[in-house]
Amino acid sequence: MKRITALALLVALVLVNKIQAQAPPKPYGALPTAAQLKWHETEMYCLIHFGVDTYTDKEWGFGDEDPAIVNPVHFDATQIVGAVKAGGFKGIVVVAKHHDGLCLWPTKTTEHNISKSPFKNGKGDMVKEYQLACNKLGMQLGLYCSPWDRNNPLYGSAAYVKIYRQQLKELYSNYGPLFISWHDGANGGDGYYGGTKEVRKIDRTSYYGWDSTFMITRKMQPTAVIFGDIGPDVRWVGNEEGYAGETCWATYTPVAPDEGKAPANGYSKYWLATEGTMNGKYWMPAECDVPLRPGWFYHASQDEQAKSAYTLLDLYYKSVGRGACLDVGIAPNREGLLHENDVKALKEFGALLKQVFAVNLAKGAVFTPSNIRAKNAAKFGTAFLTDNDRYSYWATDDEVMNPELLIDLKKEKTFNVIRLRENIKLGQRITSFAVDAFIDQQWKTIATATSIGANRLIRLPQNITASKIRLRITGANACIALSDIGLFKEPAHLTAPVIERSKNGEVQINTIAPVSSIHYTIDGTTPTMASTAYAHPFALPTGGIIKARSFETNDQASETSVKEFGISKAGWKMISPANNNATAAIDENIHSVFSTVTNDAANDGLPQEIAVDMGAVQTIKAFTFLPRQDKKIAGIPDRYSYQVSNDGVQWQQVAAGEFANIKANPLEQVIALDKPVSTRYFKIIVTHVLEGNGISVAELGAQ
Ligand code: FUL
Repeated sequence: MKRITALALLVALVLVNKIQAQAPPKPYGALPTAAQLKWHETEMYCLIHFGVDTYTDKEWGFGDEDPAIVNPVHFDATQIVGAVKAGGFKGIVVVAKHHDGLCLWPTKTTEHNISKSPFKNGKGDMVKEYQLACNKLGMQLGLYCSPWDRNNPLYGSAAYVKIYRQQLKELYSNYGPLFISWHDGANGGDGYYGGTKEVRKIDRTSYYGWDSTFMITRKMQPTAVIFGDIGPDVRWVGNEEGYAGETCWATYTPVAPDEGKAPANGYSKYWLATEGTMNGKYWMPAECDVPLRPGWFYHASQDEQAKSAYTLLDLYYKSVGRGACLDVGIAPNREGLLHENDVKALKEFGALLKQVFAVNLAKGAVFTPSNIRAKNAAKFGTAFLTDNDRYSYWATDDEVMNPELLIDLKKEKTFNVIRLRENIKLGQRITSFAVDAFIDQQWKTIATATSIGANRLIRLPQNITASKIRLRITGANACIALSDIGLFKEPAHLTAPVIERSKNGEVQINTIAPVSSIHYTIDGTTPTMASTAYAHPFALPTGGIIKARSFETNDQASETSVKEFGISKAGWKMISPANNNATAAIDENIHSVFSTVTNDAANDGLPQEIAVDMGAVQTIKAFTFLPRQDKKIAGIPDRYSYQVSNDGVQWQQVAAGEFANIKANPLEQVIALDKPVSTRYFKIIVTHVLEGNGISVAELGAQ
């Protein structure tokens, strides 16, 4: 009797074991919601900035702009959304209200809206037109309504928060369904605020009552993810350069800058978001935002600076290829259209992306895994790795965390891009892996990396030709659930030249790898093989625009590199402050930093100035200011004035203002003068910096 019971127990145990093994792996850690899964699949979308700044040539409006300046006579949402679609993007996020407070839809919450502009005789609704264009073109729509409002007289009080929520409600009820609700954390403090023109400080952790605000989003737009510095659904990656960390976890535990405090939108150690947190508390993947041109808003001076297809492709590898999404900023011009250069860049990028990922060379390969969950290939086998389904997957038994997978391509194939994906419905499980290729009769490791998540792309430094590949999972927190393997061949292309100018004013044009020839122009036209061939460095004393391309043959050319230079700094001297590293500000080296920031907390040194003697009288149209490029923010000015002088004694102010968004996007600032001035000396006077007690700068310049 006893023996029979024991036997029955054993059989039952074996059965239970078997059934358990037949069951899918238990999810690991924080998991994505349905809206987050859809967002991951979206991969790429565009963020559209248009408004008063388009007409004032600024990045942040003060809030006192007259809506009458907004007059996009040829506004065509279909042209804009069509260009985005051609770029391979799946949606748009419209900035319905930026920090200046002008609402691009006819809101009932404030007079400061599009109906006060000449656009369609005050009857226009730009957000509606974008929505209709998206519907027509099969694109998704998201909205950005800036919480910081430099126009609203009530900003800073509880009454404003009600208005903000009302604005969201209007947007949510009239323009959905939305795929994302975008909430930035920027707050510069001062603004027009109904004419008071003062600094209004808010407590970022409590003022907006984000939890209650987001309940509105959840209720009215349940399919939308919520974006912010700390999510809650999608986190800001921590830079506006469009890249995530080489290791990038979809999970994240945000922390406040000050110990013991709760993090909030605009109040977090945002730089940690670039990598995220392994085993983080929340599924909160990164969005990598980056403008197509240097600025988020349209500036005619940046018409030549749209990122090229290959630059965008590089960012794609560094964002989408690291499990994040890519959000590229586009800026319609004053007419309400996307500039032809931007349209071209997007189109070329879309075509390039299609070309790179057209053929998965791993399809049809024979896969030999070291383990299949419950030996059940029908359910957890490797056939799912190339079926283009992100959620069907190869899984291993619970205790098998370091499996290997042999991939027999059957014949030699050449590739330079590897793609892996996890079935993220089961969480982010893998922590490291290696890929080997069988070359010259032995296994050679061709890539090692860490996080995978929704998507991992590895762009190899050189082509690999092999018929056998091996994947080794070298680290995992749980048995694996891999949904995709791809091998692709990015077409060969010539590297575009790098254009630089030395302190003595000579321009050099070089390529990393040798090319047959480099040709350049200085008249704004695109170089051909008939253009001047670059042979040696040349002088460019008064500056100008240089375009250069490398060539192999007439038909085989690189993309065009473009660089605009101001007046040569060959004869320049910094006259104040006198400091031994003073030349760093005028040495044409963007990596060297001049700084007066000290550790002496008592020394509150502002305002401070930097004065330059250009050695001769020059006619200046604009000054340029490049903030430090070393990721530090100490000493970066955000309030300035410029003065000029012909004797270094008598000075006259020619410009004053704010460097908007310089913290998140530390670009070269162009300070255009009302009218050109002839001067030998100039100085910048800094009245406010982002942090620290002095000023810092990478390069000062004049055009
Ligand atoms: C930031 C803003 O301050 C910038 O102006 C821009 O809108 C960018 C996308 O988000 O927080």
